[in-house]
Amino acid sequence: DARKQQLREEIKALLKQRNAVMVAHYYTDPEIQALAEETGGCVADSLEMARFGRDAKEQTLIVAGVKFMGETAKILSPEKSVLMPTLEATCSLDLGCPIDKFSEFCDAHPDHTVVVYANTSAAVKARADWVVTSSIALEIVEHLEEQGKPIIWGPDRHLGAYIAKKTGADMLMWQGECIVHDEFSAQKLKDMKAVYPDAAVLVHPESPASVVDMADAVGSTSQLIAAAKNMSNDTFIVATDKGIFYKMQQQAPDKTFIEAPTAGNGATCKSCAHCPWMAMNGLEAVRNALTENKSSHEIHVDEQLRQKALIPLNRMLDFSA
Ligand code: CIZ
Ligand code: SF4
Repeated sequence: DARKQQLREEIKALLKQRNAVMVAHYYTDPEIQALAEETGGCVADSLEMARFGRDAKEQTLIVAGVKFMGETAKILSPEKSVLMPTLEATCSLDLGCPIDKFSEFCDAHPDHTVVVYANTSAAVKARADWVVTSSIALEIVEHLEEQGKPIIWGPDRHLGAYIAKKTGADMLMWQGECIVHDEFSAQKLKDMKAVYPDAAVLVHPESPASVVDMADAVGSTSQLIAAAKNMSNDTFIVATDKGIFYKMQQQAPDKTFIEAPTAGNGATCKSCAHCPWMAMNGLEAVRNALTENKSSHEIHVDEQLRQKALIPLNRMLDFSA
C-alpha cells in the first residue's frame, strides 16, 4: 500500500545517505528480504550474512535478523557501525544458554573440544573452540571426529543429535532448542504426507529427530533452498521458518511449497512456523534504525570478548573458505 511504498522509498534514500547496507536473514518477512535485495544488500543464512557484512564496503550495516547475527557482524567488523531494527530480537537458543551456566558445563569437561552454534551470545562464542552454523556443522564435526577428541555441543540438542548420528562423534549436549523448529510434529506430518503423496519433505535439523527421520532432504536454510530448486518434485512440505518461502518461490517459481504442520495451532503454538523475533524486523523498525538515536539500535561487543570470540569464528570462516 501507499504507506509501505513511502517507507521503502524513505529507507532507500536513508541507506544511501548513511552509507549503509542491509543484510537480511531468510526468516525475515518477504518485504524485508525484497528490500535488502533491491538496495544491493544481501539475503542469506547466518554464515553468508557474516561474510557479506565483513566484506561490505559500507561503513554501516543494518542487520535484519536477531541479536546474535548483529553481534557476529560486530565481532568481524569492529570498525563498522552495526545497527539492528530492534535490539529486542533474540533467539531461544541464545536465551537458553547463559554464559555462566555454559562455562560451568565446559569447566566440568576440560578434555572436550567446545563447539557452539552461531545462535549464541558473544560471551558463549568466546568460551568456544569452534563456532559453526548449520550449513557447515556436519563438515566441522566430521573433521573433529577424525581427530578423536570428545565434543561439547551447544546449544541446540536436536541439531546436535542429528550431527552425532551422522558422524558418530562423541558429543555431550547442552539441552537447548529453537522454539520454531521444536514445534514441528511428526504425527501431523504423517497425515499431511498422506494428502500430498508426491511431495518431498524438506527439514531443517533444528527439528525433532522424529521429523528429521521423515525428510527427503535435511539441511541448513541455504541447503534447503538449493534442494527446492534442484529436486524434481513439484510440491514440497517445508519444516523450517516460513520466511524461507520467499526465496524458495523466487528460485523455483513453478513449484508449490506447503508449511509443515506444528503440534499446536493458532493460540496454542508459540511460533506457528515463524520466529517471533525475526518478525520484529518490519519496515518501520528498519527505518527507525536509520533515523533514531544510534544508542537504541547499535550493537556493542566488549573489545576483550570480541577478540576471544573472533578466534573460533575465524576458524569456521577459514574452514569453509
Ligand atoms: O534458525 C536459525 O536461526 C538459522 C537457521 C540460522 C542460520 O544459520 O541461518
Ligand atoms: Fe532462534 Fe529459532 Fe528464531 Fe532461529 S528461528 S532465531 S533458532 S528462535
